[in-house]
Amino acid sequence: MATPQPPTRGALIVIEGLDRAGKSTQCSRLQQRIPNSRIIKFPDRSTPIGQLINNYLTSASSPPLTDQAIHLLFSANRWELLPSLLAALSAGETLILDRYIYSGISFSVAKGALSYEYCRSPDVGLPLPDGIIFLDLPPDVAAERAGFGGERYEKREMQEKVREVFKTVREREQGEWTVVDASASVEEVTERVWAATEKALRWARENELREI
Ligand code: T5A
Ligand code: NA
Repeated sequence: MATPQPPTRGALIVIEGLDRAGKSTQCSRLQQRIPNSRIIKFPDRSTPIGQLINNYLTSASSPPLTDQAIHLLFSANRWELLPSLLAALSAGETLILDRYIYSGISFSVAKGALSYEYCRSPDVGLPLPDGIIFLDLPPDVAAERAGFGGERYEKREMQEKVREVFKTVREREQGEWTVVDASASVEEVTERVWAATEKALRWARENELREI
């Protein structure tokens, strides 16, 4: 009798971008197209660590957490989910991440007090995505979209800085990056996101998962 083969691993696909760039919209459209796939959103506000992050973002923590403390909590929120992410990937499930370590670095560096190296270090050892799709949107267009302005980082000046740091992140962080103009229609953005995703799915079929 032939030994059953383990399933091919799932792919790890990341959608990144500024606030209101359309990440969640595109994640759910991708999920509909990829069989056996799941969306994981960071921060995951449902855990106890995620609850602390939610309090910070909605300005409910008083006094507010320091820049270091909130930065490390965002990273801890990724590490606490890691066992379930790895289990899903090895069972053949594709994961679509709505933000990941790149938001972690960009938002914290943009605040001004923490260095790039400090900000990336707690995420070292997490899995490297098979493809990273950056939805690029000028902050003034983002500000016109529904819901903008409610949370701590949703201010024009901060978003401009985050967009600058994301440029450095794309230069410095390994992995296959695709920048998509997110000011196009939802359907057009989806087609561009899909082209990059097909590449990532192919890459994942032929390569082992690596680490950051
Ligand atoms: N953060 C996060 C850190 O500081 N460190 C970290 O490590 C991490 C992981 C979390 C905050 O925390 C920071 C970054 C953030 O400031 P969140 O929970 O991801 O924020 O924020 P959300 O409010 O869920 O999501 P965003 O604001 O980022 O929005 P999305 O998901 O980019 O946008 P989406 O899809 O919800 O769309 C927004 C609106 O635009 C419309 C949609 O219909 C919706 O109304 N829209 C479009 N309109 C026109 N054209 C298009 N192509 C459109 N696409 C969507
Ligand atoms: Na979102």
